Amino acid sequence: MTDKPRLPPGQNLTQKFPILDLGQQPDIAPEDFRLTASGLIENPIDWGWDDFQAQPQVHLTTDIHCVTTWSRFDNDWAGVSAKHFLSVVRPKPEAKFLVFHSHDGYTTNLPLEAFDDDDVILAHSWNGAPVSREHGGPVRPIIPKLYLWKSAKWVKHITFLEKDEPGYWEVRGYHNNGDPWKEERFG
Ligand SMILES: Nc1nc2c(c(=O)[nH]1)N[C@H]1C(S)=C(S)[C@@H](COP(=O)(O)O)O[C@H]1N2
Ligand SMILES: [Mo]
Repeated sequence: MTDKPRLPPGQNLTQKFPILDLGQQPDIAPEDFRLTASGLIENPIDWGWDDFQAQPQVHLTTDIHCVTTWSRFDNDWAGVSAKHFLSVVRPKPEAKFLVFHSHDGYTTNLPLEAFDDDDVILAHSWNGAPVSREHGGPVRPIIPKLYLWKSAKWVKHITFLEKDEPGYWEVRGYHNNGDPWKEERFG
C-alpha cells in the first residue's frame, strides 16, 4: 500500500482562495452570531459569540480541496476543535450523522465519524484574520478530508441524526460522501 498523495487525483494547486456559494453572502455581525446544536445529543447548546470564544481555542494547518478541481495547501485556521465541541454536546450512541445548517439556507451532511477527528475545526480565523464574510465568517466548520462543499459557510445550526439526511448539493447530484482521494465528486 502506498500513502495517499498530498494532492488528490484530478486536483490542481492554487495560491488563490476562490469563492463559491449559492450567491447570497449573509452578513452576520459577531454580536448577532448564534450557534445551536440539537438532535441526538445530551447537551443541546445555544452559543453566542462570547460563549464560542470562551471555549478552548486551537490552531490547525490544513489543505482544502474543492470539487471544482482546485486545492490550496497550508491554510491556518483558528477556532474550536470538533473534538472539544463534541465533548460539550455529547452525542448519544444512536447519533451517526450530522447536518450543518447555514444562514443562506445551505445544508450539508456527513457521518459523525468524519467530524469526530483531530483535523476538524469550527473556524473563526483563516491565516491570522477573521474568516471573511465571503468565505463564511463568523464561523465555518472545516473538514479537510472531504471536498470543501462539506465545509458549510455561515454555519448557524448543527443537528445530530440517526439516519443520514443528504444536504443541498448531495440531493443535486454531488456524491453523498465526498472523499477527494476516491474522487467521490458526483452521484
Ligand atoms: N453556507 C454555504 N456554505 C457553502 C456553500 C454555500 O453555497 N453556502 N458552498 C459550498 C461549496 S460548493 C464550496 S466549493 C465551498 C466554497 O468555499 P469558499 O467560497 O470559501 O471557497 O463552500 C461550501 N460551503
Ligand atoms: Mo463547490
